[in-house]
Amino acid sequence: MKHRPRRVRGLRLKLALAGIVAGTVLFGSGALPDTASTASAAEQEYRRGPAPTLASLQAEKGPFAYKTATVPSQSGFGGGTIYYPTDTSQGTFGAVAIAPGFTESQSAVAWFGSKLASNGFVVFTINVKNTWLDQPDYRGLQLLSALDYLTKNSVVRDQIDPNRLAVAGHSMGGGGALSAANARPSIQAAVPLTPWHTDKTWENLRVPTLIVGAENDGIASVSRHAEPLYESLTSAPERAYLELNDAGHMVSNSYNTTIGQYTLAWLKRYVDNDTRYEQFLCPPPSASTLISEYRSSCPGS
Ligand code: 9J6
Ligand code: ZN
Repeated sequence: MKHRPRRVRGLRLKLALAGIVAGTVLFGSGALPDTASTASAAEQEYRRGPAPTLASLQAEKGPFAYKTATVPSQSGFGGGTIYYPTDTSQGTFGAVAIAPGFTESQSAVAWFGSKLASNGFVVFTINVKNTWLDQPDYRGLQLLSALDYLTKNSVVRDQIDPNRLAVAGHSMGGGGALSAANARPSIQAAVPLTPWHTDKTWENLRVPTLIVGAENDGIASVSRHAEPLYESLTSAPERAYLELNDAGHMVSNSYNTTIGQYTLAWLKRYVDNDTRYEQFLCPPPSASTLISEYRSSCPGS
């Protein structure tokens, strides 16, 4: 696919700066409404839930009660399941759409629904239109369509902050998450899980991205997929590569403590801007019996 050329981003930046200057002239520097400044919006924290501990990050479920809603197949994606916190007392939640891989249904990513919704995110695990035929870029388009459905049409649309959205996916769905984040830079975080994509040129992707690789992946080998995909993310404001020791391609298809821990920390840190989670990402972990390799944009890395 064609990736966004760098000069378009330059123009966007210039327009954004012009907007901030115009806002300052119109409202005065002390009286900017917070919607007028993307800079201040980016720094606002949306803390949902108690202060995290390593144990809370690794627990299968968090403190929020949640419900599910079934969505039938739509024109833009194959339907899915929304997992949403029932607490309406804390304002809106961030949301994440998650796509499965080749031949898979949403069941391949179902555990993220309970893990993340119980920690204060609206989660949409989706089916794709055709589990066999849909290539990664089309899975990415379907993730974007699912996010639009969530914020505009879903039963929980009023409980979601449309400015705090994320994408994830397994394998070809992980390639789709890269494609979606590349096409829509307003997305706040991406988490491709043992991603598979033929395109290894994501130099213009501007979304904080955590790539999960599996050391012994025989379907999307880390040397041909996860690692070059990670290395191409040279414009991502933050990035990390978590490689699971001795793991295979399907490692993310059922509950995995390490994947759950880092995915939750990444979404909390970049979708909610919740700096309480920074300590679980930086400094980066050392190699261990669980983690064969970790690369990141952490300071000093
Ligand atoms: O190597 C291929 O052409 C198929 C790669 C499939 C990657 C994927 O999505 O696997 C999910 C089980
Ligand atoms: Zn490696």
